[in-house]
Amino acid sequence: MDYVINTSLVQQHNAVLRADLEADYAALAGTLARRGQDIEKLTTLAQGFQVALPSWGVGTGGTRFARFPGVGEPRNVEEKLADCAVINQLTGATPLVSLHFPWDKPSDPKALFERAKSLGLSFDAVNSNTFQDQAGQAHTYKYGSLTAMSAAAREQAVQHNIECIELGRQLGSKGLTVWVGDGANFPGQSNLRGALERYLDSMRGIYAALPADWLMYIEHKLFEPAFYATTIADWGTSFACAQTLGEKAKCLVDLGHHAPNTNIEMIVARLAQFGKLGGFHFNDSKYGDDDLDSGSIDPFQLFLVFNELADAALRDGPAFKPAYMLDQSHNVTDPIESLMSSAVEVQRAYVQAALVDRIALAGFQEANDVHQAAQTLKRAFRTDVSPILAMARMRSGAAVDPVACYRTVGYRAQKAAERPAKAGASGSGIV
Ligand code: AOS
Ligand code: ZN
Ligand code: ZN
Ligand code: ZN
Repeated sequence: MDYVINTSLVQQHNAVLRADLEADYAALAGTLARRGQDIEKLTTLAQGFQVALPSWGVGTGGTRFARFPGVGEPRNVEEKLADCAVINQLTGATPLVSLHFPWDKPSDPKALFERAKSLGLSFDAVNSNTFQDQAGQAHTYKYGSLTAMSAAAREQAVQHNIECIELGRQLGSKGLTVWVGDGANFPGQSNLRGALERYLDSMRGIYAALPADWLMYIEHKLFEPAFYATTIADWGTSFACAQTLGEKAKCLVDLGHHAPNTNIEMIVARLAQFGKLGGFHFNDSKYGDDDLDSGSIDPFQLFLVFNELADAALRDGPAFKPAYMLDQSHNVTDPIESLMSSAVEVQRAYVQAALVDRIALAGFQEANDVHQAAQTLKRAFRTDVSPILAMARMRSGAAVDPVACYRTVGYRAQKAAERPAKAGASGSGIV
């Protein structure tokens, strides 16, 4: 395997922090043992955790107002993979990459597959893009893609999705994520029911092209770029479409795609109950689709989402396997640092959720002991599982402190020299 960072540098970094980590780990092991919990089981659980990286996340995303390019940004999909490999090497938690077409369209899919493999990476769901026009395309998406009034524009959007499936198949992906910005900016602009009928009709065409072992993830989003009525605005619409399309269609929950204060964990519980929870785009937000680092604004919400996932896993067993992906945009931080921190925060929520004493919780719920039920969740959430996460990383050959290690090895400075800035790098824009 090709390690992007010299492995002996990672080992040196770990050697310096090892004694302190072992002391912290032993202390936490004692605390957990008194609660009847085995730290070793939790560490193994943490080692098995995986969240996919968004290829578009390793470049500077920006907002719809401006984009401030960083130094050493990846200029093509191969360079994006190298950055993703760094994140995986240092966190041990991100061996999957989610590609976005046509931004990441490979000239030679087989070669890209091999390159990823040599870096220890494979491909998660591929994403189609019918929310912006590409140079030279025959029909504009200005007035919609899968829902457009123009049959030719709809057909072009369907064909693009089918092409994404074909590319993904060659890359070993097993899913297609469909997010469309279609909708209306003004009342009266479109017939609300008619738009969804056209959407379903287009999606049927895409669904028919899905290989047997693939899933289609329908991503809803409250608004933006359609500010009056987005066609797939909420989980209810997403759920109805997934039900209508069939078994292979599932719902994808991007945490930032809801109104502030929406109870997202309840949406997760509902979708899981009815077998339609396909996966996640993790990020955090204060107001809208802010695409901030996971756990940076509301880590308790992230924990509560994982608490529902732990409950669903217990009820449904190994069949319950939602896809975990990050979807963020970084305008003021180094994307590699943000993605590493986010992977760790999502993993933290996963381990904290495993700490919840579910038997005690069920007992408190049955007895209507509201205070103690709430405290049972809080106790798990308040537990600092950092030593478990760091130990999991050390045992997997990753870095005890990924960001510190990344800064020490000087990866970004090296890339700044190797990758001169390119104007209008792909993967920027709406996220
Ligand atoms: C858009 O808001 C969605 O989050 C999509 O997942 C989108 O395809 C992705 O963020 C890349 O722009
Ligand atoms: Zn998303
Ligand atoms: Zn987003
Ligand atoms: Zn989004």
